Amino acid sequence: MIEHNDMSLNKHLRNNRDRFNFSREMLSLYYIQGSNDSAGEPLETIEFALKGGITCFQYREKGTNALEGQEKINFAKRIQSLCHQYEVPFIVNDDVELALHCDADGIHVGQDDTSIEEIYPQFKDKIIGLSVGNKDEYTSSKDVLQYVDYIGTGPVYNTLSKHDAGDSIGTKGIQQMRAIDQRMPMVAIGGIQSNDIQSIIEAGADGVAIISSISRAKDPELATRKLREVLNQVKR
Ligand code: TZP
Ligand code: MG
Repeated sequence: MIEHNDMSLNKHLRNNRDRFNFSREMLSLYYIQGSNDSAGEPLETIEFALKGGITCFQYREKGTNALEGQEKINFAKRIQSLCHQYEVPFIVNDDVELALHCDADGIHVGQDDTSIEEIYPQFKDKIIGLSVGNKDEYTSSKDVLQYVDYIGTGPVYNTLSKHDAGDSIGTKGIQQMRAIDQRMPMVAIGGIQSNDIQSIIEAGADGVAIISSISRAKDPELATRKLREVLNQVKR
């Protein structure tokens, strides 16, 4: 059981009281990257994305040659300081120790990672994100959703960036999730490119989370700007 005395509202309706108060708008263009996701130099790619106008950053270190130990800490800290230069929240994926060590702005976990029950007491004042891929995962996560700020839903389309991403849910899946929960801040993820944005936002997502259409773009800053332009034009 989570001990609490301030749970009169769901977490995403309260302020986080830390460096960045969570807001739905943060999810608009949510960029995710680790040391091995980019075509170009990793840190430089992140800076291009920041210059292009991402609204949130998640450090996700996975796959072959993933950094570990001190190297991972050092890299995380360099990204964090870059993010803060651009006033963009720095969120750590699936590494509680690193998130605490860096005093990250938030943590994002998947269904099989450290549980929200364990995370919440340590990240009460931070942003907490949970991957809730589809309707079934929503149902099984129901009890902990009051402790999270937002959910990440997908994969919307096929993705090459996560080998165990599961079946893609399409914009129909996003619509279904929005129908189940009208308030929960939700970012769509998986295989998203600029021409998908309109239908994803219309389906009810608050934003898009992206790896490869920025990280593998020839010009990541331009790619980010284009995504941003589309997002700015989409009617909500
Ligand atoms: N979770 C579901 S799909 C995915 C993650 C981390 C990868 C998204 O990457 P891309 O390259 O934008 O499809
Ligand atoms: Mg995970």
